[in-house]
Amino acid sequence: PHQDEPQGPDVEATRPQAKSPPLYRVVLLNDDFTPMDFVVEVLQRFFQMDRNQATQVMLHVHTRGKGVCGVYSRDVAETKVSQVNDYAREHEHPLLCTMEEA
Ligand code: TYC
Repeated sequence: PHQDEPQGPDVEATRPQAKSPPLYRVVLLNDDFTPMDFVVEVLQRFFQMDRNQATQVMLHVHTRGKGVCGVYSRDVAETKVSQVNDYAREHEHPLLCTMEEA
């Protein structure tokens, strides 16, 4: 295109907003057996929380039944869910992690 050619209406500015990809909440579920310390460690290890944040989230899950660990793209959320569930199984705890569209 010629350098001095006047620009028409800006397609980027006039096109309807492109749909942003969906986000997913990664959710931790309560159970009666997984030790509280293990859940805190998982939240620190896989969700970059400090010990205080992780303890708050763990206690929320413990008292309310489930809680959000973070919100991510589909790929990242799927990876987090697998990492947590694999790690819990390696340590023979029933801890469950799932994801839901945000
Ligand atoms: N309820 C568990 C206990 O009393 C602790 C726990 C918290 C387990 C959060 C899972 O996602 C969880 N030991």
